[in-house]
Amino acid sequence: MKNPARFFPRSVLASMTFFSYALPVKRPLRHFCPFVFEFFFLRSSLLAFFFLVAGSGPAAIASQQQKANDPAPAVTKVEPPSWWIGLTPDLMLLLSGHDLEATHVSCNLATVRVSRTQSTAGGNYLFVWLKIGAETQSGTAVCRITAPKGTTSFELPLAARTATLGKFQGLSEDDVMYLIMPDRFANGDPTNDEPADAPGSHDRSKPRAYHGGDLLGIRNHLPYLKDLGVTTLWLTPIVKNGATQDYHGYGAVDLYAVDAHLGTLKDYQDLVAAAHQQHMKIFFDAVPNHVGPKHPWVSNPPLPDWFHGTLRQHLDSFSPLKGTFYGKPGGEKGYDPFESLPDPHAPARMQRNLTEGWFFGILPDLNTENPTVVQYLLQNSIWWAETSGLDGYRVDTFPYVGRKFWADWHAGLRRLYPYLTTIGEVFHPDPSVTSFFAGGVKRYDGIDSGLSTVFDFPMYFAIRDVLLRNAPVGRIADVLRHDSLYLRPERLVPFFANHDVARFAGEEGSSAAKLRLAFGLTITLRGIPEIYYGDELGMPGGGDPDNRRDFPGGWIGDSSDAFSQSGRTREQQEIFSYVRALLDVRRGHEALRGGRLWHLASDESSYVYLRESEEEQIAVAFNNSDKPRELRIPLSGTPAEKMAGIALLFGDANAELSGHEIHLTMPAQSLSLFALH
Ligand SMILES: [Ca+2]
Ligand SMILES: [Ca+2]
Repeated sequence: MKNPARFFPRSVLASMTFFSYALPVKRPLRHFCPFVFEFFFLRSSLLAFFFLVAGSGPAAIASQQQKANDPAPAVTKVEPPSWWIGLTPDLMLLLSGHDLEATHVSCNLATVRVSRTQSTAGGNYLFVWLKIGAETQSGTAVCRITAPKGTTSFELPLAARTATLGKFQGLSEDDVMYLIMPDRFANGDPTNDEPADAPGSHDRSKPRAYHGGDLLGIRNHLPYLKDLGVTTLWLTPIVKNGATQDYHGYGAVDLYAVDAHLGTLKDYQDLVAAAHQQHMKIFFDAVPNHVGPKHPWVSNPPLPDWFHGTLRQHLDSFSPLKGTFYGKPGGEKGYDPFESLPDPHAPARMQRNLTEGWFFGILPDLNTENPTVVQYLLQNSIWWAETSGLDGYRVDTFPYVGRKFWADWHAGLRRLYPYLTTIGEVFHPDPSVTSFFAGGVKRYDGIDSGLSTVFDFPMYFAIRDVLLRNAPVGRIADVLRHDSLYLRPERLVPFFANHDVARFAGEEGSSAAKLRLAFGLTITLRGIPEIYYGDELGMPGGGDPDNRRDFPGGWIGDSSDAFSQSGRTREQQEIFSYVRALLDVRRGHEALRGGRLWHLASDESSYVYLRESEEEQIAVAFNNSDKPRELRIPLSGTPAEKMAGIALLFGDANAELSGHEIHLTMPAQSLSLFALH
């Protein structure tokens, strides 16, 4: 904390020292009180200004102290806390503080011009719109605020962009994603387990308390993840949360700070850099739909319509529709009812609760129709990308945000980061619903969301129903036949588990064999597979929060260390080896990554499919039955009709190819891969 280089790249610090600044004349004591000073430390970069430029000696502090009791304007927070030159010509700052009814704001750099200001909430906020000239050099702008009760100032570090090579990479079909809840993976730094401002938050014996996992813990275990064969890490939100049970990260109170339980901004930057060094990618979990109930905005919003509604009066995010509206049986759904959103005949009344209601009735819903909110959120996403080099965004609660917002947000991001991938969470079993939100095409409302792709929730439901509840295996082909609804089905993200559903191994009907099949399907179907941390060990657990147990070996003193082979039980090693081997086969075969998928056979208990690239053809034979199965599959009229031979690549099935027919013998509950030639 004492080292400014921890918060700002050395090169930027160096460049700052070449600047001379007009020092702020009147600086209220508030700027120097320990709390605010500490706050600025955390905010990353203003520290550099104080250390290198301000030179605020004892005399200056004494003069500030004389003004201690004067009511005077003060800035306690600047969002964004820093920016880059040559990134965007316009920047909107949201200043928090008090008595900020500015009559004039100007900055000491001639090339940084204040184009507009707006003071709100009785002077508790001040919006400042800046024009950053192209000729601006890196350094810290010092901006003076003149208000009826006095003057104050704030600083905005403006850095040169660092090289973009190897950053903002986005995903391809070669990638394999791995979802981590940072609090539950590995504890790299026990000193941050219970930050000073979060007393009573850490207790490993409580499933809803913080457990101590952090960003350093993830960085320390990149070799394990690389060895497993995953290429991309999706971390649940890392921004500062406000409640003692917010270990999951979805209750933001500061969209510009890393939660202190997880480490510092420098830790995040280091993690991204270390991942890139290992040719791995990092996805950031973005939540533009809402903030946490404890966010200071909730009691004191920057604008009267900053949220949809207020704490006292707001809609809840349920669908007002009964299941029977679309002719479906009633009862438990187990998923979010989004059917009315893609429905061109649905009036606003049928949709408003979903997009403007508060999630669970408690999470304050941002007014993403307000252009000021849009700019705040876009700048926030640009800031995290630029500050870290991250490779993409997993986007939470995607359907709950109005579609015009997504179009604008994506357009703003893609102007700067054309390869960045965004993956939307659309928790629904129906591909006609999930596909509606994927971008690349204008839908009935004339809007292209811009979203790169969505998680394949319909496949998740099908895989669980088939493997755990003996649904007809044909359900898988039934999901796949809807791929024509997507512009880029090969970019879908199939999965069988995430942090919001019970562990596969903990479900009734599960077994070691079924877990292998879940991996087998997810890794060999089209798309970019996602794996939930610990499933490669067959981690047990029920629903939330039991599905978020600590990774064994992530904590000093754990009774076993599943990060190393010697620390795994025989059962853990069996499934780990299986997943690792399957990912290795996928990595070695282009057809299994980007290849086209063709149905060869599908029925109650089996599905046989072909993956075809220009170079090769691979057949995947899946038998869900608890008995061996024998199948004869004619190849005429398929891309494999000219193939003359077949060889086992993976698994235990037998296959012969003669007379343009594959003769398959599949063991019970098995998945096998064959190369055709
Ligand atoms: Ca820790
Ligand atoms: Ca919303």
